[in-house]
Amino acid sequence: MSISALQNARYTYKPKLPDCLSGSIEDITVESGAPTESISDFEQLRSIFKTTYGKPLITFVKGKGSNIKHELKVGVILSGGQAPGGHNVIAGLFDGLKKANPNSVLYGFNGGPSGLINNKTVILTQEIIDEYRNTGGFDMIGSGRTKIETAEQFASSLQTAKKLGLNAVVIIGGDDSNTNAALLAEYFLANGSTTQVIGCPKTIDGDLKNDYIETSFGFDTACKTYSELIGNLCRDANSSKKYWHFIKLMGRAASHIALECAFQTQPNICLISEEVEAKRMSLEKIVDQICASIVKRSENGDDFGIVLIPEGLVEFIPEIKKLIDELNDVIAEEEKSFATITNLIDQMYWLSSRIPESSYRVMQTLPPDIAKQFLMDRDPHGNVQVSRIETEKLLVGMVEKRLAAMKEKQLYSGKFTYQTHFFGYEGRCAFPTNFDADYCYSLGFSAFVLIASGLTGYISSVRNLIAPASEWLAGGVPLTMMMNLEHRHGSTKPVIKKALVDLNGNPYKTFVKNRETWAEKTCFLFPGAIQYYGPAEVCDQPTITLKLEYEK
Ligand code: FBP
Repeated sequence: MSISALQNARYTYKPKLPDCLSGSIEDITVESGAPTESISDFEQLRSIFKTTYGKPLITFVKGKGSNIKHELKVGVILSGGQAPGGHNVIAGLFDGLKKANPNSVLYGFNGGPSGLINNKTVILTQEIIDEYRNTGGFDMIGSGRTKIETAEQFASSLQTAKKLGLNAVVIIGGDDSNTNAALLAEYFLANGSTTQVIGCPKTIDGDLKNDYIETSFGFDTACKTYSELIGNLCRDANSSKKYWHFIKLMGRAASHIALECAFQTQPNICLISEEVEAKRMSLEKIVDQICASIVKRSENGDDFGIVLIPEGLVEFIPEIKKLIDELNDVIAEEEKSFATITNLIDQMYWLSSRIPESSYRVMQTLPPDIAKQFLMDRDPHGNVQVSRIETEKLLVGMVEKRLAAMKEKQLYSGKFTYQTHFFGYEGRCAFPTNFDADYCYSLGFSAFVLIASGLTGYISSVRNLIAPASEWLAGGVPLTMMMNLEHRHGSTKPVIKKALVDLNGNPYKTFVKNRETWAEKTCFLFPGAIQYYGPAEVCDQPTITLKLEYEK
């Protein structure tokens, strides 16, 4: 197979490990803290996770005394959307296993969690691993969004673990997949199985984070990929001075990606869904905000600009959030009946007797193409697929109408010409940045140490990420510590709490300090392409979000 020069070069890149994990295997010592509690709903969660609730935090330190050299059989799953660095998590896990005991075996489950349910595996050899080191994508074993939820699926997963004689399963996924990991860990133990379950924090969305998980992997690379493209559009807009670019950015719920890209490129507008929700901003109010910038810039002679729109925005606009929640519930309750209707007129008729009138009216105000997108299939976790809702087109249409009305009243005399874009899939399989390559490899290696130490129901954790990699801290966080109960799609469930943009946090506050200037002036930054080779200040920097969150 022919490969690109960069891929060839990246094969030889040696990911950096924190000091506590490098050196001899015998030197890694495992320290446990005090018992932990969930975020809330303590009693209910304690009764759901009878055997795995409340375990201590785990930290790895350099020392002597651990015996983690036994022969192990481990299975690994890539779950959910692709995120740059997934292959390196597997490489770190593989290298840890083999370094401790060359007879250990790593199975890859093909196609995500369904590979565990249906026992579809491949034995990962040195040759396979070497072919994927430091590359993007999840194609080594593939991914999937199957949720392990029925009694049969749990039983089949246990069956597979028994058949393969697995000591552990590692689930590399986002909040939903790690919730699944917690449930599986509990199920295995409760059913007398010794197979351990360990999670790893993956998602470009950056919303799987807390005090012990500073960021999910893939966020760094995805944001830098989108920022390169946005920066290029900024420069194009500033050169031709004729287009407003409306850019939707991935991130199913949280606006972390949009916010990071705003720091990297300084656009005229960046909408933050969490703020929209907190201020209960309607669609009309959002259009007001965008038009204010367009009018002001036009008065300055600048009929061009950049608007960043987080993918999940629609779910945070109060009237639309209510509508989506109601749609999710009725579609989940009467899935089969709804699936038989395909055209919008019949779907609207079906809905008319099932959702409240106020929401039905909101649905009627949406352009037909967008209304149809609200009714598309949910993902296996019951979420509306916001990546398929063209929010950028919805907004641009409303802005155009508003500006035309303002022109009639002589409140605006500029020229509004626009382009719409959606950057999402472009960033999910990029070659991981040096940061993601190192972070992922460390997460995988740390998962190995958790397994070799006999732990279950933990997520691999690597912290202190704004410091050089050698100073990173590694260990494990009990999955139940990150959980609470939430109402999701018609029932109350234990879930890992999603980390949305914190409106009291330093990143958001820094953005607010700057945004008025950006809205009026042209302050664009052009970050350029990700650099893999060269000085550390160009190649090894973490995201601006991480620095703003952790720099003292
Ligand atoms: P994960 O939460 O599984 O990491 O996926 C994130 C994401 O990239 C979202 O940003 C996006 O909305 C969604 O996946 C798209 O999913 P799909 O790949 O199924 O179209």
